Amino acid sequence: MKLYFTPGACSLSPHIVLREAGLAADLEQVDLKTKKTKSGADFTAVNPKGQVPTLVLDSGETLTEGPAIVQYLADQKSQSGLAPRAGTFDRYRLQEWLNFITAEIHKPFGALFASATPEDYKPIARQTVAARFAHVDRHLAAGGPFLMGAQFTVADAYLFVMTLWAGFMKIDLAPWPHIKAYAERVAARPQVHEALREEGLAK
Ligand SMILES: N[C@@H](CCC(=O)N[C@@H](CS)C(=O)NCC(=O)O)C(=O)O
Repeated sequence: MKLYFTPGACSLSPHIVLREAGLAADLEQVDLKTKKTKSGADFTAVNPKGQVPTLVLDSGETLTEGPAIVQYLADQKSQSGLAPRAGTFDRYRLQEWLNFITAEIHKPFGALFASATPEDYKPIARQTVAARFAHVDRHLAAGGPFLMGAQFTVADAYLFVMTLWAGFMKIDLAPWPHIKAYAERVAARPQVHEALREEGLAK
């Protein structure tokens, strides 16, 4: 398998999942501005959407969209517990979280990162992120230590990246103490730390 990634981008989520699952994969870095891979190849020939994460399987099949990729990876090592078994109610609960993170948190962050976003829209995007973090904080306060309870899942890998992005955007997590503690808890996982180190985000 090969995972196309960009350091600190949403592709960090499947990168963490690969490590947590103990799956072997090559990593190929992508420059999202030039759409070139580190080896100089045209990334749009791999994924016409020009977006990371992109996973190319040994069969030659290409899978895109982070929530689909992380579930595929988790299912390759179902004993890892990174995703509840397909067909169970908990699997739909996991998908509920993945969809919430991708549509309600990732996308408003995307607007904050994009240079083309009008300045007067940015406070609105920040307010949206804050409202979504407040929801997650209430959820973690009522349970935890992870989104699905006791078990770390692929949804945690994704949410953790959102907490990192909060730091990139100077959004202080202090108003959401349960998210703050959660981010520290996830960062302390050895495989998460390794993924961060490999992407140049930790020593
Ligand atoms: N819907 C996609 C979105 C992925 C996405 O937003 N990737 C960003 C990096 S975090 C990207 O590749 N941006 C470059 C672009 O859209 O041209 C997914 O969930 O995987």
